[in-house]
Amino acid sequence: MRTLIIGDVHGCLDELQELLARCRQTPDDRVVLVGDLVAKGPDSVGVVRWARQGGIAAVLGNHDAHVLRAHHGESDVRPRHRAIAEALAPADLAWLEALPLWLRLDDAGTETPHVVVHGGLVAGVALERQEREHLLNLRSITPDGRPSKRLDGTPWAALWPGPEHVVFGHDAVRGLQRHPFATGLDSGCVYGRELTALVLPAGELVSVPAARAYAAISR
Ligand SMILES: [Mn+2]
Repeated sequence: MRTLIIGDVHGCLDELQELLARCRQTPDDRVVLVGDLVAKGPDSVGVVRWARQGGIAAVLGNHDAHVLRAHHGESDVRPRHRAIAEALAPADLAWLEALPLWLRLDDAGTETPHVVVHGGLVAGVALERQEREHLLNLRSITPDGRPSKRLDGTPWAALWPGPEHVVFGHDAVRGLQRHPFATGLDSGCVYGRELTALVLPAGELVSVPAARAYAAISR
């Protein structure tokens, strides 16, 4: 069995299907999404429906979490997240709501176990005790050692000591990251760059180009 871990899709359903074709997906393959299935791109609803109907595994991303907050009537939500919450079917919302913040893959055929998370992990903190804020939004460790969601310091993944190999998304500005114990898969598809899969147990990266830029990247 192969495991295909796929970077931030952001509604790019066509590119997602192209990527799976390029990976020569078979029914035996397990597909895992690193979160941010929705927002910014052309077909957020289609991606969630596809994932639910296909029995796809995924972790929650910060944009997915914003959609759920909109669904629950919270007021400080952007119109684009509210619109997605209103467009999703009840079954899709329930599926999104049930997504975990991280997934541990002990059966991917690799020597080291793999963990999938959208944002990141803080070294020295057990997986079960990581803060939701970091799991969804972490990007950096600042020079004075603070976890940060901005690009101010070292990518957290460069400092992650293992032993688990962490596969994550959420950092399209830095793009693909390959560290000894972490792989960053957000290659910026929705910004007109690429959608990328990590194929296990081989450890190979497979990418397809975006059909176009659907959103402008903000630094
Ligand atoms: Mn994100």
